[in-house]
Amino acid sequence: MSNRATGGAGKPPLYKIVMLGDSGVGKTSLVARLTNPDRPLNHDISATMGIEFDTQMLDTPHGKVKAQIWDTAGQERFARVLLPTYFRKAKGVILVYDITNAKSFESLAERWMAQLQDHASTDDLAKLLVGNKSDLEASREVSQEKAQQFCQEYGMEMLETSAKSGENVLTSFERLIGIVHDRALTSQKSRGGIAGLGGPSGGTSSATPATVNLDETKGANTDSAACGC
Ligand SMILES: Nc1nc2c(ncn2[C@@H]2O[C@H](COP(=O)(O)OP(=O)(O)O)[C@@H](O)[C@H]2O)c(=O)[nH]1
Ligand SMILES: [Mg+2]
Repeated sequence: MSNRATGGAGKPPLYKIVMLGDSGVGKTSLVARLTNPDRPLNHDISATMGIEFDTQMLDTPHGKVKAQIWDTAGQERFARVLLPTYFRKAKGVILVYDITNAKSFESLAERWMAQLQDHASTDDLAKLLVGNKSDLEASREVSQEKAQQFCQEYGMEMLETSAKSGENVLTSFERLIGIVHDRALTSQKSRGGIAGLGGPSGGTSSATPATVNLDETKGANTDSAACGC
């Protein structure tokens, strides 16, 4: 498609997306697989407290965009006090469960969707359901049918991924960011095409992990996390 809808010579728009789901489902591994595709799965990812984000360029049908991917670093129970910061200006969310862990799937409806509704302007937020650990088919506890039902209920798409093999990892992030970008372009058009999407982005085009610690979250999002959206 020749439509360069991102606005010619300008920098690609930056969109914040957040990872959500129980501890252990593979959120950090999925982000690591996306940003460092050649590195083998790290079975001992050190858990710092707080929030981390990585930035990654991604392709969409309407040009390149930069995704700023936020992930809870460490135990998800700490995320509760950080939720407002976590969701602030987010345009998309990846809801992750582990296909070998029924409890992690139930948590989506019982916990994570409720938190989304409490803390995020949900009209604005594109959602994607991801069932991770598809390489562990023999231990599957959550059927695809069950996950599809959930998707229909909440009006979102789903994919099964493996952070271990890499299956569908890039596709998942591209799918979500594609929806986010489409929505932004649509609202840009309806406002006369002058919306300041993205703007100058923080970080570099390579993956630059950054950590926001508990103490720093009051001012988070103001410097390197400049979303401008
Ligand atoms: N077999 C398999 N293991 C995975 C996969 N994704 C993550 N893991 C493992 O699951 C554990 C938790 O992963 P982690 O990314 O820390 O989960 P998080 O707490 O949601 O960030 C780690 O031991 C990972 O190596 C996957 O797709 N397949
Ligand atoms: Mg993690």
